[in-house]
Amino acid sequence: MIRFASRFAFPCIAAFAITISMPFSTQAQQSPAPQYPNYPSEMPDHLQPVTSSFDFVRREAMIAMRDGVHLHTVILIPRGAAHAPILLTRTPYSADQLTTHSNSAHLGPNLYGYDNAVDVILDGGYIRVIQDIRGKYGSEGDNVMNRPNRGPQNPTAVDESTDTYDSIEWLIHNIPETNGKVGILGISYDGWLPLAALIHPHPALKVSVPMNPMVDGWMGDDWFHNGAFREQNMPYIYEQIGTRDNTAKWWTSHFDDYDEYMSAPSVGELGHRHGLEQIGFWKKLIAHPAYDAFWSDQAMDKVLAKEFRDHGIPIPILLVHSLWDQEDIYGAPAVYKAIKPLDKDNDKVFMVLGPWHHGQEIEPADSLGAIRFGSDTGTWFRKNVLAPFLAHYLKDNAPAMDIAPVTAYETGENEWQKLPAWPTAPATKPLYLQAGFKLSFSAQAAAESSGAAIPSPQTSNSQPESFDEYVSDPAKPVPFRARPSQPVGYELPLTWPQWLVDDQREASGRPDVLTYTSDVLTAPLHITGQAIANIVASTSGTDSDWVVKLIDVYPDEVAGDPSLGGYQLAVAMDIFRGRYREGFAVAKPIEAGKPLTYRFPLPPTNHVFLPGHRIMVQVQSSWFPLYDRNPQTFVENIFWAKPSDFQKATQRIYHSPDHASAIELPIVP
Ligand code: PG9
Repeated sequence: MIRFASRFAFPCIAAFAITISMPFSTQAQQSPAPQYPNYPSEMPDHLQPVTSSFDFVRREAMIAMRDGVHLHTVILIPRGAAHAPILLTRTPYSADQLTTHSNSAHLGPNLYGYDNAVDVILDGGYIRVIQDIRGKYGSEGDNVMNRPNRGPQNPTAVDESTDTYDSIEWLIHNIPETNGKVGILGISYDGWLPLAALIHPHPALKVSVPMNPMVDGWMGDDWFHNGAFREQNMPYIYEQIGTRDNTAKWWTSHFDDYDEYMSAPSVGELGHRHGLEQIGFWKKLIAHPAYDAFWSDQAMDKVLAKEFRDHGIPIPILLVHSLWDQEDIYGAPAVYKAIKPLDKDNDKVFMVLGPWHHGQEIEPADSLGAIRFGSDTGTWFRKNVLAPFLAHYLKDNAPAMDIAPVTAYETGENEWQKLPAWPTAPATKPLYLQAGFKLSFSAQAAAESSGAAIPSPQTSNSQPESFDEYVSDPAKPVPFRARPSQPVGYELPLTWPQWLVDDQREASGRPDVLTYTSDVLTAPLHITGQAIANIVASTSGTDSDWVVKLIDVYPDEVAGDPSLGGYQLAVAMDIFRGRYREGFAVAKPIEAGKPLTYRFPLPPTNHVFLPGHRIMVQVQSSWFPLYDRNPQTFVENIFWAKPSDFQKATQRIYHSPDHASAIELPIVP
């Protein structure tokens, strides 16, 4: 007989034994099967949690929207609250998960985690409401990624604006403890929703705080940057839209994400291998590789600018931006730039720019990767900006607030600044790339270094060409981080949130990365706003990507922190897909071998290059696997490029007087 070790095997053994003995005793009487008494269950039919000792009350509601769909809403009320304002977050990331970060009897530990500025919520005595958006987790209805507002991209009668309106209407009439005032806030996708709420807002909505919002997925947020596709977000699409509760998980077959994304000949093929074509948003994304109406109609900076031109800015808005936002570095400043001109009394549109990664403003934030700020910038922001801002507009008797239109952290000097405005079109000064891999503010120096005379009106244009070149090989794309490339992830040992502050020495030592460096600075150099890459380049191919990085090079030795000796800290980096040189809506082949200008803004900075530091500019033609590889031969849709399309290309970066490459820096005089 087989003896089972486990106590669960007993019935199996009994059954097995009865089976074994039957064939050998044909004459044996069939004895009645032994009867075991029912052992009374120890489990109640419905366990009722007892929470009377908790310092908060949790309620849940399925709130009916105007089309009959019900949205699951979690309501957390500090015990004893009265006339309390509501802080609302709407999310695709599970209201239950965002309100049960622990199983504590205290509200704080339940909220400590993603999307909750816990100290502000608790100290403010707010009623905390978090709601699953349509089609996700506990809510009914269909799910649409960043559901477009009603209009050309959404012919239905509902969108996130109407769902927010209907939800607020229910909340203020069904939570007796409220004072009838609602603020909406959130990070990332949950930061995009407070922007959507601004279209025909409910009158009880008094303030909106979009933090690190997704604003334009094609131009510079989560899906593309200037047309280059962020392919490491494919797993997000699969898991976020594949099922209502994110139970389907993206599989991988390589520890190193670099190998994983090299394992398929194209992004489209990789998606096919994972079954992504089952997902509507994926089909739309790969069908719209260019910046057509599908994307531009949804660009929330453009949508709100039109909305506010027609209807005015309805309520105060506090845009929160992270200067090293690894995911949505475009959004908040883009919205500020689009709507601030409509803020006639300078009392509706506020912005904060902190030295943070995506969402770090709700955490202790005294450092980011190897970079230390000397103080907890996250707590400073919540205490000195977020808390008084919310209280002023949501609390009865409106406590005073003293918040500047723009509160910006000056990295390098590591100080907060209160500014009257943010430079959306700053005056810039060109820093020229020049021969010898140098940088100079002097066109003269740049020309002399290229061995060419400064062109004067009568000089012919036949200047000797001065350029540097490298071979860009799509079979060996430049890693965007030191390998093994980690996947996108937020729990250690994954360090995805830090990648924008990785030491760029990994790249500067590569033959397929051009690196230009200034002399050692003898005085501080302060830049505020967006630097503009103005690169004159040619390629032997017919398509190409250009990655430009503006870097602060630390002194060779840093006494106070030796590990920072020679550190190459990027203060602004971005990629530009060359096929869109003449316009984002239509991809065009690049004329091989012809020096052409590629001009595009880098993400916002507010940085001081300190004396003893140097300025560095790096140029390369791939940034993998965060961005998909450019085949470097023109094809209609890169998502379906064939293996034979991927060709090496010789890239030239020019620095002669009539082909002067430069980074235009927004220098504070
Ligand atoms: N910005 C985050 C994200 C969106 C889409 C893809 C990947 C990341 C976020 O909403 O959390």
